[in-house]
Amino acid sequence: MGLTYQRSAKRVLRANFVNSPASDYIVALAGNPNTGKSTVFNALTGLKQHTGNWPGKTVIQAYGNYRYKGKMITLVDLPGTYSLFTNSPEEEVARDFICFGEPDVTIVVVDATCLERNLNFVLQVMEITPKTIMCLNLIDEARRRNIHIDYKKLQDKLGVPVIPTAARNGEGLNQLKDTVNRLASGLICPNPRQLRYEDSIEKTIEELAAELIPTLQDRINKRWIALRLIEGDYSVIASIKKYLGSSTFKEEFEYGTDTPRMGCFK
Ligand SMILES: Nc1nc2c(ncn2[C@@H]2O[C@H](COP(=O)(O)OP(=O)(O)OP(=O)(O)O)[C@@H](O)[C@H]2O)c(=O)[nH]1
Ligand SMILES: [Mg+2]
Repeated sequence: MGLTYQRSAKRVLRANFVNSPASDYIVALAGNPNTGKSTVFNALTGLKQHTGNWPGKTVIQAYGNYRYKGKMITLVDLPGTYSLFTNSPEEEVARDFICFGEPDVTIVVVDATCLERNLNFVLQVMEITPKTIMCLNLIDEARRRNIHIDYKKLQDKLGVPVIPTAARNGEGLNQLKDTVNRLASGLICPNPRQLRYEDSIEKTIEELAAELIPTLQDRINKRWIALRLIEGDYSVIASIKKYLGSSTFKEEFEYGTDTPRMGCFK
């Protein structure tokens, strides 16, 4: 990952999402509703917060800063969503921030008492970015209900760090901050488990992703964009134009077909 790439990613992020020029790292907090994202956010940032609306949306935006080992970290509290498939303005904000904002780290806050439902969202984030940490929150509540989670095994299976926390009483938050710092600074490099689709889909993903290289270069996860196009989620094209420039796609792109026509990318 070259310097130019990093600079352009930060420029897009700051121009469109958060105005925090002094920060060394930008970290997203994502997850299903009611998993404790805002509790983690408040515990880490204290009173140093900014709130308002996301540009062009009536969805609340909140970001704040904290310092760790000499670094200024900007934490962005994303709206709670069950998926990243843009069925609502909240999902679009969360998806666009994680994908096009390219934060240095994305923390997915998960409710340890209903892990199965939450894991679906974790896998979706891991498909977009390897720089993912799973914050296994409400671990106190899980303990109370006699739910035991082998988080080390979970970490091995997922290929991303899993940090157990009880954000309401501060448990695990130092380890979370330390893991954020090590991931953002490149000391740890997660290797998320990739979902494999059936052969015909994998072949189409490969072909589309190859066509996306001239457009997206070393930016943005091309496999993930290809998957969205195969699903017919053409809102990603609007987002690519919005965040990466309006000339990115040729005008004759055929909206509404089952599979995007080859040759539609510059
Ligand atoms: N027992 C326990 N309760 C927690 C913990 N973290 C958060 N909560 C509680 O869970 C509820 C939801 O917390 P929030 O921080 O508002 O959750 P959120 O993910 O920001 O919710 P949305 O923004 O609506 O998606 C609140 O009542 C918190 O006090 C925790 O670690 N343990
Ligand atoms: Mg919240």
